[in-house]
Amino acid sequence: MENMPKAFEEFSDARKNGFVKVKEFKDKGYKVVGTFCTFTPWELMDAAGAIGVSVCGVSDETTEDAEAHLPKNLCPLIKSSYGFAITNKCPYIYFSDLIVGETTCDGKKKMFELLGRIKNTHVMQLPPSSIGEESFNMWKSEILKLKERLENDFQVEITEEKIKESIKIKNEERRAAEEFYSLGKLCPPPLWGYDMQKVLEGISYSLDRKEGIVNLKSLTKAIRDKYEEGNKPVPKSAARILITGCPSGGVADKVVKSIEENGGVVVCYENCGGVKEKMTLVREDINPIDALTEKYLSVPCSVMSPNDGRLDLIEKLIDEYKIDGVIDITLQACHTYAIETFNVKERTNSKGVPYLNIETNYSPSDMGQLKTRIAAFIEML
Ligand code: BJ8
Repeated sequence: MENMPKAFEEFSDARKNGFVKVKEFKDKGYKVVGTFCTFTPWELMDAAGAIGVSVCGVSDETTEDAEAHLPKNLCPLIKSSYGFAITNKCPYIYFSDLIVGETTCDGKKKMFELLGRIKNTHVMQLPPSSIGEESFNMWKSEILKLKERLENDFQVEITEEKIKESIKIKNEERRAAEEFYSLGKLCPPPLWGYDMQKVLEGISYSLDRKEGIVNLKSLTKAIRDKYEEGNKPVPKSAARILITGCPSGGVADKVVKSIEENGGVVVCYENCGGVKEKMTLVREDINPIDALTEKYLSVPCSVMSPNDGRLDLIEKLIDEYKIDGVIDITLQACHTYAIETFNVKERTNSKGVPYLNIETNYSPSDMGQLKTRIAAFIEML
């Protein structure tokens, strides 16, 4: 972080700074929509003139509160976000006029039933497979239902033109994000993976999307310029790691820091928050509702069956980022990602690349054990 350009702070502090900004938007009369997942079609919220925000769910601060209603043996991400909601500790949920959730995994969809008792919640029914006409039609009708809900709740009309415009801007944001995370392809990379994650996280908290795109582009340029001037913070010898699996925001301090303090560097995040969503643009040459349906149905998440897209993506990223080792993060009690570890290990090893699975939660109790396992894995690379 010491060697990062000044603009870095804007992104690394974006979540915190967003607390104030979201209130300012509320005071100006904007509607706020809280989201949980990569399947949410953000373009619709943009087209409704609302501010989309990702709700808090990356610390164990509210886990105990959540466990008053939810089972202990549940994914930490679900407990954390629910805990932040019931304690009103997440300003993004607090200021949300509507929460949008999806029936992704069992834990999340049942949690949304409870959340619906305290917040205005809209749940999109996600088909269990991304393949076939039935799945497409089902997801399209859910996208149309969300559009209707936003129009009714916020008393606005979401025209085709507005959706097309939002698609364009969101695609531009994805392109800018790709330019940024592709910096990880450089050998050695011009930044640490911990810092990269902070910026990637910060993108969804840049509440003014157009301004966020400009800032992100200039940050990428500044990092590249410094690198070309000889500023190389990461040693050439660092083992290049690809992170895959569950969202890693809540375990970055445990996992990513351990990797980078033990001779490795995270050069790519395949998971949500990283490449998974951003790599596929929304088509601009077809009906915008069809384009959104196609795009969001193609997110290669483990809740989909089958989910071969994730394996193909990992294989591609291993080549593009010259990966030395893959670390697959499974959050405790996440069955879909846990079961996929078998296929991911098999595919990774078939490329001659070592694989490590880590099962963890948000508590610091396994920190020592994780460090030892990660250090041993990196030493072997
Ligand atoms: S698109 S990865 S954000 S569902 S909550 S499935 S970790 S048990 S977060 Fe996810 Fe959307 Fe997929 Fe991405 Fe497992 Fe926990 Fe469920 Fe989770």
